[in-house]
Amino acid sequence: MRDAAQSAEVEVRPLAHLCAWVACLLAAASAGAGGAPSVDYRIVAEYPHDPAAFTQGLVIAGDALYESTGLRGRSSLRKVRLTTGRVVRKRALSDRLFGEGLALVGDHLYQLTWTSGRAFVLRLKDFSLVREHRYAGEGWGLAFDGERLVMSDGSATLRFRDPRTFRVEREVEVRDGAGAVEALNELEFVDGALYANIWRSDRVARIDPASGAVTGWLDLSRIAEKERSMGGVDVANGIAWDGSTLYVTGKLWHSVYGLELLR
Ligand SMILES: [Ca+2]
Repeated sequence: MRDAAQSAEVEVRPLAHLCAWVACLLAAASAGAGGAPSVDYRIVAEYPHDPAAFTQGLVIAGDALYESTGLRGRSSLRKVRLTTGRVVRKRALSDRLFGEGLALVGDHLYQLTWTSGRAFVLRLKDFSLVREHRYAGEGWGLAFDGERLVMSDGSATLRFRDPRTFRVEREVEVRDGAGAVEALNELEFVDGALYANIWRSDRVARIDPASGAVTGWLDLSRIAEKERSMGGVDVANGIAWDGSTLYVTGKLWHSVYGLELLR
């Protein structure tokens, strides 16, 4: 018996070792480059998107998307009919400005600029200018948690600002395990979690805004590959949440995709 038990143990050990190794590989694959697990989703809708729109900020309100687009000479704020992709209102930025992140605070839209340090506050209903704020550093993504704006600048640092004064009230560094997560771009709050596009990648980080810890990764590579197969597109960028569906797109992409988050 003793011999049989010993030989069984000898046989089981390499198998257990192999299982642990495979589990480790699977965990690494699901987490991408970092340690947090993958967030599963299902594509539930696809709508047309202007392939000339270099998407830098995306918000949804009612049946319309609001989009901030970049590139000098082509930057704008748009109201876009979700289902048709038709631009129903457009405010062009000066040729010197490069449009960036966009957030909705009550009935005001906040639109950032990349390197000009200017944030425009505009009425949702007609895009008329309410006021302007100035800030130091670059402007990338922007979102609103119901109390404060949160802003990215291409680094791993998020800054929380009072929407009335634009003053920085808090900063947090985004980390996945031990590593800082750089190149945070477009932002969106989803049920208290902050989702962030990572520039030049097909991944979206799900972040605990209190600690900066990444709690999950959304892999958009399937969608991005399809867009790239059509040519002329840039990276995944643009996230909007309507309370049940997550809408994602990219710079110069042909479609906006509706995702159902599975966990
Ligand atoms: Ca957004």
